[in-house]
Amino acid sequence: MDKKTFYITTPIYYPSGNPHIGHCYTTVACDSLARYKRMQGYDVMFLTGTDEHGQKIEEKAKDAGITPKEYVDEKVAKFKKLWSYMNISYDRYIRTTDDYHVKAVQTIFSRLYEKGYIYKGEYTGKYCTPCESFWTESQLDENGCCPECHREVKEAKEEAYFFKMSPFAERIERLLLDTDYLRPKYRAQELVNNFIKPGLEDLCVSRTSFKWGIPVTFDEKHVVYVWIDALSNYITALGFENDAYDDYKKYWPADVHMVAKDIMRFHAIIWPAMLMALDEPLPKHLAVHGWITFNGQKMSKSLGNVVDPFILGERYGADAIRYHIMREMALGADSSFSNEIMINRINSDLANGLGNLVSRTVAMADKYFGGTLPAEREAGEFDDELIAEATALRAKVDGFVDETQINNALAEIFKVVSRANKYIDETAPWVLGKDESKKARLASVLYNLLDTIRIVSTLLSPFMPTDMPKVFEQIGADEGTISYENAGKFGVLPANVTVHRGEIIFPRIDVDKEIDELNKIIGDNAPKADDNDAFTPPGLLPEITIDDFAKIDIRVAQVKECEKVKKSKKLLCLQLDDGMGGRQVVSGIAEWYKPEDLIGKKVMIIANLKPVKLCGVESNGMICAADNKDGGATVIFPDQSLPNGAKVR
Ligand code: ME8
Repeated sequence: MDKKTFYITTPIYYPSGNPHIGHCYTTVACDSLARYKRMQGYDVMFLTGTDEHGQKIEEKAKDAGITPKEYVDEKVAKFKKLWSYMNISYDRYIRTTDDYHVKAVQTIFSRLYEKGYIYKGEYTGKYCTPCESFWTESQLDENGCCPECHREVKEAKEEAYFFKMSPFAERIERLLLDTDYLRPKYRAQELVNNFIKPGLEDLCVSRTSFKWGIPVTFDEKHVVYVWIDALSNYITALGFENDAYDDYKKYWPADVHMVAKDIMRFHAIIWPAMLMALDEPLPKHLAVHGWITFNGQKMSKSLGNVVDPFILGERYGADAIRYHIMREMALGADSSFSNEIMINRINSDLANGLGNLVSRTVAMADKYFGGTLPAEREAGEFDDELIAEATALRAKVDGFVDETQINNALAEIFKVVSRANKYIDETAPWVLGKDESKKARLASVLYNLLDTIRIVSTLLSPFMPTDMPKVFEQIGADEGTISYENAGKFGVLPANVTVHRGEIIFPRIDVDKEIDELNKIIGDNAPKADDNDAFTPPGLLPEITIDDFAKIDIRVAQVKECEKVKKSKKLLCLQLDDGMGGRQVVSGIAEWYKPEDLIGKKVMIIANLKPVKLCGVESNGMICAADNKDGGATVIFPDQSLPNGAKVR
């Protein structure tokens, strides 16, 4: 009988800068799921790759004085190096500059045109260059900026092809609301409200203002919109509309597309619409995770050096990094990265938890039995509970893996690690070891521990593929005992198992010393100008006189209270002490600041702005913030000793 298949994909990354720890999360998470499914006996296809076209790449290559292809070749090598370092077991790597993909996208575009879903029109609208996205007026944020990155958008007008989305609106709404396509499901309503209810607008799918893209075969001055090109990768990589591969029938529809929230809309709406228009089956699940943030901002290329995965990996091992980022990230929510949290997590879970369990157990088997357990046994108190928990673990992990809840799968595994450590304390083998008549009981205790470690490390091996073989070796688990099937059973190690003491697999880290060291490294590796995402300052507004400026009253004020505005993702409502009796201001910064980040801080406000109501809440002024490189806004905090009400001039 043919094996069941499992097809999982990461997004294809933009090689417009170097890969960073944010990219690592999705790739490591998909790798772990792919490995888990392989262990379960599935025929797995794990796809990753790079999304190499678009204006941003064209511009970066031009700045670097090389061709776009030379530019992406160099960056792709860096992505591949990182994936090899992180022990990523992808089955296929797609580059959108690969010939077969280019031709297949051209065919897909032509097919949609012939079917009448793509038509020629004229585009007048708003274009966000950093996001390479077109937006309609109604989609812009409250400041008239890009709803994704909140940077300024440009008026654009040109002949263009459009993809008719409206015929699929009803089906997409049902897909989002009535099926378990989207994970977590609570995001579905927000998508429906923001994009489908206002009327699903036709999507502009070609560009004429730059060349670095896939030409439309029947109208060569147009290149295919980068998202149509990119999304198609999930099927072209299997051989859809090309002869390079012949796996489409076998693996499509995908079991899981995993992406971060910034590109949820493309995968939840545009991608299903494309597949519906092509009359192809829809993927089964879209798992959307949050961002790894650093100091409250999305981790991005410009912050990459601060937490360079190579530097961290060299210090603590690739598996410790894999473990930490997967353990921290809950499906759907952001996870804030800090070296301190990471080191504490490595110490508590890996060094004190698993590492200690393995080294104590192996050391005792060595000490009391010369490394080989005798066959005599004596059951005792606490055994049943440990054995029951260890035996039940596989089913629990399976459940979380199937729901793409990796952090919860890991949490279950580490509950059993803690249970086993507690079992050592309960059974006190060092006391048993002193009494010749308790040898059979001691052998049972150590056997139960070794077999629990076998189950734990087998289930952990897809997540930590480099270090678990070291555990197998130390506990004397040979290949025959290490399998998914055996991970569901207790008593698999031979009765007279022989352990092998070895290196400490997870050494304890001295937190203070390590943080100092890392700070030194960060100092040397402070983001360099050429590593940064190019930040294009928006064009200057028309000149004003000093008298015009004098009309704007900017004041220092202190945040006394702050809360999210109900029914709005973006707005915070702040109560300010402005030195003049206080006021309420509503600000569109909820995506980047939590209320507690702001309470007590002094900020700058435009104090004489005409009051408005935002989402029904009155706002008397505006908080000053500046666009940051990551597409968000950073509040401008003045010198905190300035008095409330001080005038800025
Ligand atoms: O969007 N935290 O590519 P991209 C967590 N080419 N994940 C992060 C992250 C962070 N701070 N930063 C990036 C694109 N990611 C398109 C995709 S797919 C058809 C085309 C991860 O290089 C996350 O998976 O900007 C996110 O979805 C992806 O990188 C975006 O990578």
